[in-house]
Amino acid sequence: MKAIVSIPTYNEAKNIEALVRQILKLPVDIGVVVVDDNSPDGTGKIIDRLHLEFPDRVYHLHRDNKAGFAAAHKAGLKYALKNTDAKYILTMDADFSHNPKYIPEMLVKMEEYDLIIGSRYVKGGGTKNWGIGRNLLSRGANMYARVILGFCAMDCTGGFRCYRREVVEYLDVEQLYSRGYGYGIETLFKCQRKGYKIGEIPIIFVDREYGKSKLSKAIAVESFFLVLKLGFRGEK
Ligand SMILES: Nc1nc2c(ncn2[C@@H]2O[C@H](COP(=O)(O)OP(=O)(O)OP(=O)(O)O)[C@@H](O)[C@H]2O)c(=O)[nH]1
Ligand SMILES: [Mg+2]
Repeated sequence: MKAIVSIPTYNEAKNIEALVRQILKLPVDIGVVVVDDNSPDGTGKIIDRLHLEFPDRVYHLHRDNKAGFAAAHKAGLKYALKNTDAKYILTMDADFSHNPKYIPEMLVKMEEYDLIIGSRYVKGGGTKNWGIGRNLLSRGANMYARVILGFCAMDCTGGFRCYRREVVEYLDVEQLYSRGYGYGIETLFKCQRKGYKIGEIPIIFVDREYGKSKLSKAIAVESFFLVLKLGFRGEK
């Protein structure tokens, strides 16, 4: 398998099947690992059914309790390393904010880069259906992280990414501090420090249509302090 996508889900029954089918239809050798935290809406059952239909391309990593977005991604990345030989490992959300149509372009770019970010903040990228508050929060968080940590990438919080396998091995996800959305910042920080080649392609990020957002104030606050911690401590 050339590429595998790690997708965390919590109550994504209305999105996950259509998303997985769209990914599998792409003209690339690609599979998915869906990390579900025992969603009460039955998302896990849908993934089980998809696994039966595509046993070599859809994996279900079932976890008993809701443990957060970052923990789910960490588990998905570890699973991808252990159980597949994929050269490229992607991460994306289940709610169609990240459109799978961008994946082939990301994979082409991977011939030149170690990490490609689907970016809202490069020319041609953007957000759709976001209110002013959400836009300001995201742009502010990005600017803040870029100034304090010296990121070159324009979208350092975005979770639509494609990593070269070796980069995920290097990240050693068990060793990361963050549990919430700071996870995207922390992984990028580690990659930039190591000197990995990081590129961006423009994406239009579309706000979710179905299901509920899990972004909370606690997560925003955690990310704020994480940036300071990374900035002051430097490398672990
Ligand atoms: N396994 C697992 N997945 C989660 C958890 N929390 C969120 N997710 C998934 O992580 C992805 C991102 O979460 P969202 O709720 O979309 O967060 P967001 O994109 O910041 O918020 P919106 O823009 O409002 O959608 C989605 O695919 C969620 O289903 C969790 O605790 N466990
Ligand atoms: Mg979302």
